Amino acid sequence: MLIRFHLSSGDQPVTCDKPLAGFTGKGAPVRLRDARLYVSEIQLTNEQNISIPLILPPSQWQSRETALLDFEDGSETCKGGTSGLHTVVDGSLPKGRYKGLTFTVGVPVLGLDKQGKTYSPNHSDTVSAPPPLDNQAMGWSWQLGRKFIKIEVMPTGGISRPNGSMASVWTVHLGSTGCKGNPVNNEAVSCTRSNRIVITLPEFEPGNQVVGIDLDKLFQGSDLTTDKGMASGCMSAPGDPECQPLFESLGLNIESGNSNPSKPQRVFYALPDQIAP
Ligand SMILES: [Ca+2]
Repeated sequence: MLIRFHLSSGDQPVTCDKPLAGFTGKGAPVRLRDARLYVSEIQLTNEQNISIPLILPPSQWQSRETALLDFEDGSETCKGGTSGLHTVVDGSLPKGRYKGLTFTVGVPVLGLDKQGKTYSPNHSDTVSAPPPLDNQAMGWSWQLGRKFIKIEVMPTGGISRPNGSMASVWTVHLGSTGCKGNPVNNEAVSCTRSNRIVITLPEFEPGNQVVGIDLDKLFQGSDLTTDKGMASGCMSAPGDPECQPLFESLGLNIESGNSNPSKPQRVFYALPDQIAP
C-alpha cells in the first residue's frame, strides 16, 4: 500500500522552479530551497477502529521504521539538494478497508537493525546507519540526531537580522533538543524536548486521499522578511523568537516538546487525490 504526500502552499503545489503561490500577507515572493522530512510509526485504522502498523520493506527511502520524504529535485533554487523526489511511503497491511491514518513526523528513539537488534534510529551515525538515515543533509549535531523536518525558503529581498545584516535563507529545522548521552560511547541518549509530531487524520482513505502538507499554514504566524534572533528562522531552540509561531502551527508545545492537544497542528491534512498532480 502506498501512502502519498503532497507539498503545497495553499492549494498550489510547491516546486523548486517557481515562487510559492498561495502565500498571503507576507510581502515579497518566496522561493523554495529545501523540503525534506522523516515520518515513522505509520498506522492505518480499520473499520473496527483498530490501528494496524504499516510494515515498511527497507529500501533507499525507508528503513524498517522510518521513511524519508523529499520534495526538492535539486533544480533552480534547490541546488544544494538531490535530483530524486520521493513523496510516498510504501508498506504492507492485512487486506481490508482502512479509514484513518496516524503517523509521527520524526525518527524514533528505538528501532531494530537488520539483525533484529535494538538500536536508536535517531541517535545513530549517518555514516553507518541504514538508508534513509544515512542522509548527511538530514543529520544534525545534537547527539547524532536527525532533522525531522528540513524546510528552507528564500524570500526575495532577503531577511533582516537584529545586527543589521541580511540573511538569504529562512530555515525550519525541527529535531529533538536538550539531548544528553553520547551514542559514540554506546551511552543511551535522552532529550528533554522530543519535538516529534503525532499526526492523526481520523478520516483518511489511502486509495482516494493523499496527505497534504501546507507551507502557507506552516508559516501562518511567521514574518519571513525578518529574523529577530538566534538562527535565521528556527532551528528548534525554545528561545528563538521565530520558533514559537512555527511550533504552534505544528501543534507542539515549545517548552515541553510534546504535542499540544488543545492546539492541534494545522499543517498536515487529508486531501482528495484529484487535487494532487
Ligand atoms: Ca531566529
